[in-house]
Amino acid sequence: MKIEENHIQNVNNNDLKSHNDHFDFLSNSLNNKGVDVNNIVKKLQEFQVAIPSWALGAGGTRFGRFSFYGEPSNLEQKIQDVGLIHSLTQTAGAVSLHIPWDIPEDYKAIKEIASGLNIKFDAVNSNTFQDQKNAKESYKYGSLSNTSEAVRQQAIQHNLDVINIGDKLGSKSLTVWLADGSCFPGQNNFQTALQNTENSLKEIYKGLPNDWSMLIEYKPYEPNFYSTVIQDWGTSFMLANACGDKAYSLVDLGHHLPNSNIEQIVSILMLKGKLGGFHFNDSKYGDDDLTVGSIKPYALFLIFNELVYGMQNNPQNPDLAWMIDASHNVKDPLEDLIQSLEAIQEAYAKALLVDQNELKIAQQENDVVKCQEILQNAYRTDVRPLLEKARLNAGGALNPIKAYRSLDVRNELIKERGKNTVATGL
Ligand SMILES: [Mn+2]
Repeated sequence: MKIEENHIQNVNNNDLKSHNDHFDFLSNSLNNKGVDVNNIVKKLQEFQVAIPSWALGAGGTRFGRFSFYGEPSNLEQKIQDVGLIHSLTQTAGAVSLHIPWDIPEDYKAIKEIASGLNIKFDAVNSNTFQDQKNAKESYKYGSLSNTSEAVRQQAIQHNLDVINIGDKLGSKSLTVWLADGSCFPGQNNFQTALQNTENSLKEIYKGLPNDWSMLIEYKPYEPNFYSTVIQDWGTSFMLANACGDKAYSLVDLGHHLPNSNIEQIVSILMLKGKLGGFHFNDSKYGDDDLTVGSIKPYALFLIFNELVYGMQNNPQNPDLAWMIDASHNVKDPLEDLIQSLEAIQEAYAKALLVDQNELKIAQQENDVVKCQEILQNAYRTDVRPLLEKARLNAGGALNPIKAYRSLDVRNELIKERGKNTVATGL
């Protein structure tokens, strides 16, 4: 299935007048405050987030998985699904592949499908948290940190293979997330585990093409419940520094202990030029994989405020690899991703409304009340007409969820693919 632009326009027509009214009202009031509305709309149009190849089917928990009908059963269909999301939102212009779940069989064909849908290949992700069929060594007790050199070598080689696959597609970064750690005190020697990991990462780094970056993701717990080798941003930062200039930290929203100040982490990493990637999701308790912005939208806005500040003031930091990293049980995965993209754009637009100069003055004058007012005035602005305008300019849907439902996308996919297809992934 492919959504044509005139189908979207037909759905948009019903809401065009209401959109114009809302947009005119908002842009007038923002223009009066000296905000360059067109510039914000342009920035929203440019902002693209990668969709991970494993989020297009229903996610599962360790208690079970409930299928969503019409799921993509191969990589071609997954990229087509990203294309559907992109045609409606104009925000999902990239896909992030997970190897070995999504190894292309025909590179030329895959690249053609993706470019026909305006989809780029973002970071490729290695997987050493599962044993693969016919693998010689097991990752049960760790991969890059394992006490066995043979296991470490296998894990290093897998990452090099992933780089090779990504290179053929046009990817420019490798994301490494390790499940390595221990479940019980005494199981691991912390120092040996970290040293092994550093040495292994340095071996992978040696195989990185010059124009590539390596993104090192951290997580405090799960699947190991006593210790994780790369548990926090400090450890990731330390390892990235040990590897070299092309290695960066990657922040995943769900990979923090409750109440961690993620906006501060983002800010400091950008100051040091070491924030390379960002994974979006939301959570109430842990790494819950909930829809972005569904639980803590204000926290997301505060994070974006620091990201925007960093993008404007930290030329030492590279462009970030943005990706949604969430997949769960009860929503249509495509609708879930559309909602996530909307929440991301909304937080970004609100952060762009913050008057950084005014905030700086208020901070210098220690006017705490004013600082809060500046942030919250931006946060309380309903920026959705700006998002609509950005999508409209790019040929997308005014209301992507509404368009998805009016075009009956899920039923069309079921007609094409049947009810019993299962996507590879979690
Ligand atoms: Mn992640």
